[in-house]
Amino acid sequence: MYGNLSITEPASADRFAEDPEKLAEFEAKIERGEKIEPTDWMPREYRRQLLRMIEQHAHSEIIGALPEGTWITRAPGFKRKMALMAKVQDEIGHGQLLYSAAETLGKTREQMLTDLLTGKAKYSNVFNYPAITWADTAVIAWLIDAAAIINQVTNAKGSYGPYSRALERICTEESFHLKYGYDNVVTLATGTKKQKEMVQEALNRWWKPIMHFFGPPDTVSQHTAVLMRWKVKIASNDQMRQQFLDSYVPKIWELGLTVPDPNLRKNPDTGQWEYSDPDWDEFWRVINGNGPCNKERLAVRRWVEESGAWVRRALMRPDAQYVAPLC
Ligand code: FAQ
Repeated sequence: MYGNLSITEPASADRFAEDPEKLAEFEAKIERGEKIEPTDWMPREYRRQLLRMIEQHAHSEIIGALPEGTWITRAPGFKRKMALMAKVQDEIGHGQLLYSAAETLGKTREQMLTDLLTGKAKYSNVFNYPAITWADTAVIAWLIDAAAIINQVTNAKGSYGPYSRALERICTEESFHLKYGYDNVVTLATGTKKQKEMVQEALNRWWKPIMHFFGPPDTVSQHTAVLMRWKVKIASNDQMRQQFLDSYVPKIWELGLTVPDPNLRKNPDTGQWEYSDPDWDEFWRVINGNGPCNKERLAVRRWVEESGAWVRRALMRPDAQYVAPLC
């Protein structure tokens, strides 16, 4: 059992029962800890769910490069500019890895990008908020990367081979991002009074989106049960949120920073963190296209698609091998 969810609960909906024998074989394979590969038989619902999740993850990486990307030219000092540029480049690379993993499930990259640009596909809530100051980029690189690592290290143990292998590689790079972000936060938190205020204000702005990052509470989550049953998700949304609070609240306090939630405390009897309702209405608004930066983020991606179209056309020409080296 994972919280109130059981991975062994029977397939109740008809959509899972397309071929009971194959389904039983498929589930036995997952139970034995073997990976499912693209050419293996899989239930339609497994394919649909994986594609939805990996595609959203890929979109999150390329949109996720934007809030920090706007700071490359303004990063304080050459070393920080170089480090930020490398991080942003890594995030785009993660998008590439994830689009490739998603393509193994039968959807083309072009179709995925079209769905992103038309607003049909979702991406992580957190990237619809602005990075107002340099301290915002520090908080993103430390705590959003930390949250992403908690999610991805867990899901790297998942059942779908291409996704779990992509996640392993992504996590290695993300752990460098986290160290880079932590270094920036420590510099600000131990700097001048003004710098400390700046990082505290950034943390105050990002706390709610970070709480939302792991998804809605388990009692509301629509997909967790089936995803855990097939070991695509290895932990539930609330379990990952608790793991994040366990690991990072003490580190935040250690730096002399505060968490903007007067009700945050670890209950000594249950061992669980208790916190205020992080305004789930805001979460639903943001993921459905009405956050502070949704329109701006998609406008940038549209511009990227349009202004890069000639490069893709040139590469697709039959004589592209002669054209590409000259570009
Ligand atoms: N944002 O039933 P559940 C990164 C949607 S990578 C937006 O609980 P599920 C790297 C969900 O899609 C960040 N939408 O869903 C980086 C569903 O809507 P749908 C991305 C969300 O799938 C760092 C509905 O709510 N990571 O940060 C969110 O079981 C720094 C119901 O929710 C991944 O994508 C959300 N936060 O659990 C880059 C990891 N949460 O599709 C640059 C893979 C939920 O029915 C800088 N994904 N929704 O219309 C997952 O682990 C899962 O999909 C969850 C959500 C845990 C995100």
